[in-house]
Amino acid sequence: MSRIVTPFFLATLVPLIAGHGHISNIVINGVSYEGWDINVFPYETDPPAVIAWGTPNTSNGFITPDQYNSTDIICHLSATNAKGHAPVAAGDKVNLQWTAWPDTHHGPVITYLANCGDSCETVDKTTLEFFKISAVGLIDDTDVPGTWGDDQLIANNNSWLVEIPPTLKPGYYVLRNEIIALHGAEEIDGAQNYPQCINLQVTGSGTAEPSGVLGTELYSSTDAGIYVNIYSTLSTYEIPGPTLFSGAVSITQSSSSITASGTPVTGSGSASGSVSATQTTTLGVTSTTSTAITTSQTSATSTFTTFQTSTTSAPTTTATTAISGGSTQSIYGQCGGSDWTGATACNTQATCTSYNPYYYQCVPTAN
Ligand SMILES: [Cu+2]
Repeated sequence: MSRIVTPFFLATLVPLIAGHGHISNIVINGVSYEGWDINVFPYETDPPAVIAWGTPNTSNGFITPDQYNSTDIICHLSATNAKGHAPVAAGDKVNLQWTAWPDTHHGPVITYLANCGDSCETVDKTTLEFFKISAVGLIDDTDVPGTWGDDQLIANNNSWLVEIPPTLKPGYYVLRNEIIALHGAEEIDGAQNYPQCINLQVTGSGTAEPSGVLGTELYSSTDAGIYVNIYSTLSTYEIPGPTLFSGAVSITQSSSSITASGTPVTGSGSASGSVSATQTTTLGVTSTTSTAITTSQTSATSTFTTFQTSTTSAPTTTATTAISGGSTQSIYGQCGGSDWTGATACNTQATCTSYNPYYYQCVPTAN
């Protein structure tokens, strides 16, 4: 069962749970949109409107195969709709800038879209039907465990470039970019899914309306591409999830230069004119995406310091309250905090850990 970690022990635990990754910013035609800042936004009562979906996950955590039927697999842990969206034309490319991705974490990089109907800011995520527009799995297995999609991502400045299918019907879409780390996947439920969602308004004159599948039906824990030993030679690797949309365009990875900082479109505003409105140059002439990385890492470091300070002062009384609870929370689920009314016990592999008085999370007991 769960136990509460003392602040002293937590300080030594932190390096184990930091790592992995998330999307820090999104670049579309040179315009960079801020992602969901896991180091800041989860602690704010009214985080700013960004095009990325929100999550209370502050540890760069992942979703495990035993959660494939839970809503957490859709757009990450307890994800909430992005408050804004970015305009993009069908046929344009979107660059998804991740934080530094560890080279031990081999696996596929998969990208989906799902039509939102009237608004991705208000759509019920459990109704989204995702179709695949890009998927790169095992590229070369000469040197086991091989070269994978996410190795290509690392080589591409930790970013992933995807083209919006030119034939796609205009409308509002959630883009779901996901890395599946397979370094522990030789054991059942050992894979790690890192789904990230952003909201787009696709313009153009296409007519294609691809059918998709619900997020909770994308994968199964026994899929050939999920429950797999990458440390043995693989003759083939079957990328999990539905088949690729026939209108998907395969492109060569490259990074995108940032020429402007974008402001998300909010409300039900249309895309027309909003791109030019966002061309408020902040990063100068042609700075590269590496600028954005340095910035985000700097802020992560400073937040990290603050973070340790605040956990040290977490009141013991609140921690005691968190133990009493009904059902069991899954790994990376919330398990306490001043306004929390859900489960306060973690499953056997996790420990309820206080990050601050407002948020406790089930953190894996061993990495
Ligand atoms: Cu990891």
